[in-house]
Amino acid sequence: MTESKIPSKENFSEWYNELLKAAEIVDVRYPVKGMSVWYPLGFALRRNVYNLMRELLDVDHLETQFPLLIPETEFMKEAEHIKGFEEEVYWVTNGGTTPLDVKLALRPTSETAIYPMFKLWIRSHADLPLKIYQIVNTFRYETKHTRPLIRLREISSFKEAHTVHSTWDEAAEQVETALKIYAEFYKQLAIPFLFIKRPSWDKFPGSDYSIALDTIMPSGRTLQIGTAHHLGTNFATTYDITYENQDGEQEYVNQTCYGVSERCIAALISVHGDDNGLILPWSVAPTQVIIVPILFKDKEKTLQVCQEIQNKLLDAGIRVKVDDSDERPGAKFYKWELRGIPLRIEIGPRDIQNGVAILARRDGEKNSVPMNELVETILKEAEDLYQSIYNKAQNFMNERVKDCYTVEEAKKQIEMGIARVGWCGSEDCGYQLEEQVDASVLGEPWNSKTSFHGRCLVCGAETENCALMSRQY
Ligand code: 5CA
Ligand code: ZN
Repeated sequence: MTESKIPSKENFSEWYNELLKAAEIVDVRYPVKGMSVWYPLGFALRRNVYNLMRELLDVDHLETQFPLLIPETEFMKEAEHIKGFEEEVYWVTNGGTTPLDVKLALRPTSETAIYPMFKLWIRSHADLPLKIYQIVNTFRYETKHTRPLIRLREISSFKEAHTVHSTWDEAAEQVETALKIYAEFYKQLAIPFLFIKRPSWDKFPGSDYSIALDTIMPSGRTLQIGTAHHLGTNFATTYDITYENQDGEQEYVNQTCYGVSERCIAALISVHGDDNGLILPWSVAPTQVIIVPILFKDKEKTLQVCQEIQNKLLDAGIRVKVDDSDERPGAKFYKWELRGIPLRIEIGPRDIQNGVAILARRDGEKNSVPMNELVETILKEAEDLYQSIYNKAQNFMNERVKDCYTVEEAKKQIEMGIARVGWCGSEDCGYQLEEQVDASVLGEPWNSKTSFHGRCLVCGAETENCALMSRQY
């Protein structure tokens, strides 16, 4: 075997880092901390995942692109926003050896680049709603421990959408629409998550409120894999973005923004992968089917049949490759399992004689399938595989969210996942909770049907409110 085995997933951190390298997702050896290189294979996966996102957004958003650099004069306008980001901004101070008159910020996100232009673009109610998005790199000088795809200093795949509306309620509705879009996106990736309303002290700087999507990683820590923010008129007043309403009066616009980064790929890898490597959902796998010829006699004939099968699958719109390299079949199986290819076809001279192919699913099942039923069987197995990894992920998540009635219980639970505890909702009790449990208050469940009756873990007040708590990446 040419490649050594990756560590067991039980040692999640090691498993994750080794897998990113072995499966050629990203190369972290780039000599700037928090910035890594997409291998071509990783980039192919990224492209498929982001095409899914584009498909969902393109229904009623327009894709656009704004500059990377933001003049200090614009960046410094929104007080709360600056406070949130000022320790994280990289600055361009020179053009060659000449100091710049106005320093330029590398966007940590693009409100302050986009909104001065919105002021120019928006005149009347006829221009609203306005919904745009861009997929770009952003830069944040993160001081917490950086991790590939999870906490980056160059977020290379930052999808940010920005919308403008006439009323606060309409913007609130757009937040719900954004959450629906993200729910559909993560459903297609078979990744379960919870909608959680961030507490006041952890909302997006400059927003009225923030709703996050959190998933639970194999280590029991949570990962925020997307956020939608209601910006109210906060930025509109700062950047003077107004529109003329039906009665001819000028009014401030209401805005939202929502973002997803390559954390979606970190989650995809971490939630589904196993001790043998990646397990990619059919919809985004760069190669969906790998054909491995078993070559010991009749090589020509076997390869020819593999070619014919490949063509048949290509005609059916399936992304398929034949591995006709000189490696032994066992080494090929290992290699393509590591890379998470959903289905493998094995073809040898005996199978050809019998008119069958061996179909192996990435999660273990292996069957012999008549050649003339291959395409339909593949499509059915692809669907079954998707359902099976989705169920598995959902069960994992369900098992790892628990109600806790004491600080001790909560402390124990956050080693596993999310603790749901009584919280009266006051900021003071919230801070106390974080200190006593030694974990983050992610916030209150949003759009959740499960109700809560209990007492605030800190002040003992009877309450219908609860906090979800965890250790976060
Ligand atoms: N302007 C808003 C909406 S686009 C914004 O910047 N929101 S954010 O700060 O919450 O970022 C959006 C998403 O990017 C987060 O939910 C998180 O999933 C991801 N993200 C944030 N920081 C990083 C980072 N350092 N590395 C990777 N992903 C990150
Ligand atoms: Zn309380």
